[in-house]
Parts: sequence; structure tokens; C-alpha cells
Amino acid sequence: MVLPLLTRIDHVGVACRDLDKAIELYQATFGLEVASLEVHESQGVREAMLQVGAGPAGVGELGVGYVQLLEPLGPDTPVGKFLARRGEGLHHVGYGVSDINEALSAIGATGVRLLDERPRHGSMGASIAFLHPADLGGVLTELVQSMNPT
Ligand code: CMX
Ligand code: CO
Repeated sequence: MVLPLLTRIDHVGVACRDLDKAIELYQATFGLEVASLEVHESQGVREAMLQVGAGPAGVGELGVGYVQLLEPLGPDTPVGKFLARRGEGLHHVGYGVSDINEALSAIGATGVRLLDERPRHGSMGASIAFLHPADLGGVLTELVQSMNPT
């Protein structure tokens, strides 16, 4: 296992009520482009990834990160509940890892609770898994192994 486990900040997840309005805000304010627009029923979200950074287009390029805008598919979803409880704002941080299975077993061994024992499918073909915010100082944390890891 290569330490540190986290290789980069992959994305920040932002909870919003209206995805199209949130995209417009990030485009008008920062000139960011939408790299992908996807619906993930299993995560209960419609979401957009907006690329930040000047690296060449592509997934997992060093120096490229994303803002992930998240609109809930319903009230009884992770983002729906978050909006009801806290309103719009920062929802989670996603960090790159080079081997998500290795990272999950190493992190699990420290006592931090894994919300996903096994990785799931995430945006742009990545494998993702979440760690419990209560064990990480109130920050919902996501591990991301990109389709083309760096
Ligand atoms: N960040 C920090 N704390 C959070 C949180 C968040 N995003 N979401 C919930 N919490 C806290 C709540 O504030 C609450 O804390 P207190 O008990 O201290 O008040 C506690 O967690 C429980 O809140 P809840 O509304 O009852 O939420 P649940 O227990 O049902 O679920 C969580 C919380 C984190 C386990 C759940 O949201 C989860 O499994 N998330 C992972 C999946 C996910 O978020 N998917 C959407 C993003 C998809 C993607 O990035 O691709
Ligand atoms: Co995410």
C-alpha cells in the first residue's frame, strides 16, 4: 500500500434544489463548463460535473478537479434529507485514491465507518465509496478511483 492514500482532491459536492439554475450560476460566475450530466438512481441524484483546472480534457488528469452539483431525485434521498435539514451548500468532499479496495480496507481498519463496504459506480465511470461524516469531523467524505487513475 502506498501512503498517503489520498492522491488529490477530485471534487467538491454541492447540494442544490435546482440543478439547471446551479449550473447557470457556476457558468455565469466562473465560466465553468459541464463535463458530464448524469442521473444516478442508486444515489438519488441528478448531477453535473463542472471541470476546474486547465489540464487536458479527460478523466483523472493530474491538476483537474470538479465541482459536482447535486439535485435530489426526491425528499427521501441523502441530498433531499440534507437540503431539508441544512439547506443548500457544501455536501461532501471527494478525494482521489489509486486503489479503492485497498483504501477501504486500510481506512476501515482505523475504525472510521464505511458507508459502502464495496465500491459503487459513480460519475464518469469512476468507482466510489463514502465514509461516515460523524467519524471525520462532520465531513461526508467520498473516495474516488477514476476510470483513468493518475
Ligand atoms: N455532511 C455532514 N453531515 C451530514 C451529512 C453531510 N452531507 N448528511 C447528513 N449528515 C449528518 C446529519 O447532520 C446528522 O447529524 P446529527 O445526528 O449530528 O444531527 C446525521 O448525519 C444523520 O442525518 P440524517 O439526515 O438522518 O441522514 P442519514 O443518517 O439518513 O444519512 C449519510 C446520512 C451521510 C449516512 C447519508 O447521507 C449517506 O449515506 N450518504 C452517502 C451517499 C450520498 O451522499 N450520495 C449522494 C452523492 C452522490 C455522489 O457524490 O456521486
Ligand atoms: Co461526489
